[in-house]
Amino acid sequence: MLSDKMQEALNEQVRIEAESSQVYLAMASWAEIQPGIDNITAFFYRHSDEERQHMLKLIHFINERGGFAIIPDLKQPVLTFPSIKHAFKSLLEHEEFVSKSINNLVDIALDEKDYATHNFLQWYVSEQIEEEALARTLIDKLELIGDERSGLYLFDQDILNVSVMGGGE
Ligand code: OFO
Repeated sequence: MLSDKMQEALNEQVRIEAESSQVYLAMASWAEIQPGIDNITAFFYRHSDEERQHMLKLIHFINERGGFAIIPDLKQPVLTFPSIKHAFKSLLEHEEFVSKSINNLVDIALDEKDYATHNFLQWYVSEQIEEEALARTLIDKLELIGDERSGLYLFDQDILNVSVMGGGE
């Protein structure tokens, strides 16, 4: 059984994962109307889908442990970006924010000696390490090849080679 505090904190994470999905969905929609970056666009759409899976995993966990997962109201994300590089930088910043939030959940679980939740959260801890690392790699590549037209063409090809962020479920 989850404590009220743990349940509330997990529900806040449901909101954060749902907002993450919206943030990347907005990036995908913006990328889709830029010329010639179909693979980058697909990457953002996929990433948005994965965030929804992260949210669902939390919802099931809360409900299975005797709590009630609350489906949250969501704020509108940033809709446009000055460049692809800016979009990836804000993706990294967002993931860093999510990592802090997951770490905070781990702290609460340990504090309450809630080892089942602690164990459940380890999947998210690993996921955040992977997502941050991948975002940094992509930004490094963009810094190297530039985000002018020819650089973007190469980056759009290259992003096909990176594993889908986090690998989902
Ligand atoms: Fe849910 O992993 Fe990114 O935010």
